[in-house]
Amino acid sequence: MVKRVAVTGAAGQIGYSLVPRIAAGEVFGPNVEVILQCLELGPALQALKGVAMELDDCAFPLLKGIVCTDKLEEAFEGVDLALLVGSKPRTAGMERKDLLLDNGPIFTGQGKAIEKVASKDVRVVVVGNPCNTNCLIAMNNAKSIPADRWTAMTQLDHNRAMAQLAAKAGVHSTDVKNVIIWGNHSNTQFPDWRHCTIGGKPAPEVIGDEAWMKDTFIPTVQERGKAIIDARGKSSAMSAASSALDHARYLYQGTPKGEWTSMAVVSDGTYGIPEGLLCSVPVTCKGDGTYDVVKGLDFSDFGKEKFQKSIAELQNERETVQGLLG
Ligand code: NAX
Repeated sequence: MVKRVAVTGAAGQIGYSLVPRIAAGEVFGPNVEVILQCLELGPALQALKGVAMELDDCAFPLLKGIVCTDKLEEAFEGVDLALLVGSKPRTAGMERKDLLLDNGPIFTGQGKAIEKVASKDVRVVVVGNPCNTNCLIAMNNAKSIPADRWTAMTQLDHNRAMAQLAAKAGVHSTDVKNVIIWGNHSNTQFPDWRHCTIGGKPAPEVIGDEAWMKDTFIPTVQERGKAIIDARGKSSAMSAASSALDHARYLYQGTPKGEWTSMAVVSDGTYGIPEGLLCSVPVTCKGDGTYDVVKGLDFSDFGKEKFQKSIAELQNERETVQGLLG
C-alpha cells in the first residue's frame, strides 16, 4: 500500500522536522509506503529542493517518491492526508484579526484544490495558525468533502499539558492520561485536569494544589509557545512537528485503549459548542481515519467559564472571516 501525503510549507522549520518522520513510517506504520507531495511558495522552492535532496540521502525504505511544487493541484493530487503547515507568521505588532485575514486566502485556495484533486477519502490536518479558523475556512471551501475529515492541531498543547503535570507530580509524561485541551489553539485555550489521571489516580488528588493548577499550570500551557520563542529565538518547531505526527498517527493507528487525545474538530453542538466551529475537544480514534468525540464529561464552574471564553473567541474569529467561508 502507498499513501500520498501533502505537506505545505515543507521547507519551513516545522516541515523540516516533519517530513523525515513521515518518510520513516511514523504516521501509517512500518508496512505502508509513502509519497511526499511538498508545497512551497516559489521563493522557497530552492530550499525545498535541498530538503528533498536530504530525504533522498536518508534512503528511507518506505519513501517511494517526492514531489516538490508551488502549484496547489500538483501538491494535493490524489493525497490521502494533507498536513497544512505553511502560512504567514505573525509579525511584531500584528493583531490576531489581521493574521486571520492575511492567512485566510491561503486556506480558501487550498480547500478548493483539495476538493478538486485529493483522494475522496482525504484527511486534512491544519497546523498553520490560527489553525482552528484556517481549518474552518478550508473546510467551508470544500463542501463536498465531509466535515469530519477536517481537523486542526491542539496536540502540541495537549502534550505540553501532560509534560507540565508530569513534572509537577515527579513522574514520566506517560503516567499522565486523559488531560484535555478545550477550545482554541490560542491563549484562551482551557487545559483541563478534571478527568485526568496520574499513575492511575485522579490528577487533582495527586497534585493536591488547586491554586497551582489555576494560577501556574493553565497559563504555563497557554503561554508555552511564547516561552519557547523567548528561549530559542524561534517558535516551536520540533515539538510542533512531533505533535502533528502524534495527531496523524492517532487518526491512522488509533488512540491507546481507555485514552483520549485532544483535537480541534467540527462541532455538532455537543458540549454547547456552536455548530460548525472547529473547536478542540477530547476524542478517541479507532485507527481508520475517523474519530469520536468523548461525550458526557462534566465541568467545574471555573472550567465552564474558561471554556466559554475560548468558544467566544472562536465565534469571533468565524465572524471575522465570514467573507471567506464560501
Ligand atoms: P516557517 O516560517 O519556518 O515555515 C513556514 C513555511 O511555509 C515557509 O517555508 C513558507 O515559505 C511556507 N508557506 C507560507 N505560505 C505558504 C503557502 N501559501 N503555501 C505553501 N507554503 C507556504 O514556519 P513554521 O515554524 O514551520 O510554522 C508553520 C506554521 O505553524 C505557522 O503558522 C505557525 O504559527 C504554526 N504553528 C502551529 C502550532 C500549533 O500547535 N497548531 C504550533 C507551532 C507553530 O507555531
